[in-house]
Parts: sequence; structure tokens; C-alpha cells
Amino acid sequence: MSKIDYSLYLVTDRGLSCGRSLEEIIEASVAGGATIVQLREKDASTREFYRLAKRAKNFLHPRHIPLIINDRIDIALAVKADGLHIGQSDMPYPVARKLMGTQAIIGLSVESVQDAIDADGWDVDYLGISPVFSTPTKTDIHHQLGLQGIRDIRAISRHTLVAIGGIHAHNTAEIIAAGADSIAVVSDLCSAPDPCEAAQKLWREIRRGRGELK
Ligand code: TZP
Ligand code: MG
Repeated sequence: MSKIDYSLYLVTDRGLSCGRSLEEIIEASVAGGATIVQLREKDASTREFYRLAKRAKNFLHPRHIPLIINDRIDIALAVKADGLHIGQSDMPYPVARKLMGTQAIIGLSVESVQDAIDADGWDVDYLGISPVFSTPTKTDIHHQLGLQGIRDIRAISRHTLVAIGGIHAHNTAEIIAAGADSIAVVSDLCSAPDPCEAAQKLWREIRRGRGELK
């Protein structure tokens, strides 16, 4: 796959999708400009996750939108997803890289400057820096990075930085301006009454943060 555009990264959660299907959320978000999609379905059985991932891939592949699987390397391999996202307590990065191969996109969550320093010697494709702000979507994290945390990680990391956690249109521009290359969101798209419109709104703020719009 050619250069990956991480600008607007949808992370799915069917539990937050107000009864709508995964496809509905993905289709509408992509129509509004989502550039990459991660399936993060913590409550799905293996069979269910596999089916969801197959369907997502069938939709995304012809549109050249990368499909990333959260945590489940078996599912990522089974559906030939474009990549895998791992956290600090998931499969160690070197093992994941060995299993996924050199062409796969691998993203790693970091929650501190030290995590980012530790990742510097690895050829991860991006760092998910999290959580920028506290969020009801993920409650097992105690420390929020804030804008200063983004600046601190930007100052020491050579990697692409994808910010996640409590991100909405109102704080997107300042997150990008603080040094994040892009944003990942769960609830802002999955729970939006109109995910297409929500994605368009986020894109305007990404551009504003990049200094491309007033
Ligand atoms: N990792 C760190 S925060 C988070 C994840 C998966 C959840 C982000 O959810 P939301 O709804 O975009 O705040
Ligand atoms: Mg994980």
C-alpha cells in the first residue's frame, strides 16, 4: 500500500453506535472523509470479529482505505488486514512485526514520554498517543496527556503521531497544532447522529490545525 493517510482515523465500537451496524458507521464516516479504519470490538467473539473484519475489508479494500485490527493478530492475519494496532500490554512489537510481516502497518499505543522513547528504536508505522483527554469510551487509563503531553512526545519522537482520547471537533485544531499528525476518534463518529457530517466537521478542524484554513 502506498503512503498511508492517517489524518482522520475511525476506531469502531458497536456498543457506541446507537444500534447501527458497523458497516453503516464505516460507510458514513468514509463518505465524510475518514482515511483509515480500525476495528476495535472488545466484546465480539472470535467468529463474530472475523465476520465483521471480512465485511469491513470487502468494503474498504476497493476504496483503498486501510483496515487495521485492534490487538487480535489472529484476526488481522486471517482476513489479511492492512495492519494491526497494539497497546502496551498486547503482543510485544518485535513479535507482532515478525508475525505480520514487513509490509503490514503496525501502530503502537503510548501513554507517556517514556513509552515513546522506548518505541524510538522500533520501525512502528505510527504511535497512538493516548489518551489526550479523559474519555468515557476507555476508562482504564489514569493519566491524560493533555496538549503539553503531545508537545512533549512530539519533541522526542520521530514517529507519526496519531492522537486519541476525548477528541471532538472543538479540540481537534489545538491537538494538531500541538504536534499530532492526525486524530483518531471513537464516539465522535460512532455515536454521531450523522457520522458523515461529523467526519466533515473534524476534517475542517484538522485543516485549521494544520494552518490550511482560517
Ligand atoms: N485508546 C485510548 S483513548 C481510547 C482508546 C481506544 C478511546 C477514545 O474514544 P473517544 O470516544 O474517541 O474518546
Ligand atoms: Mg490493546
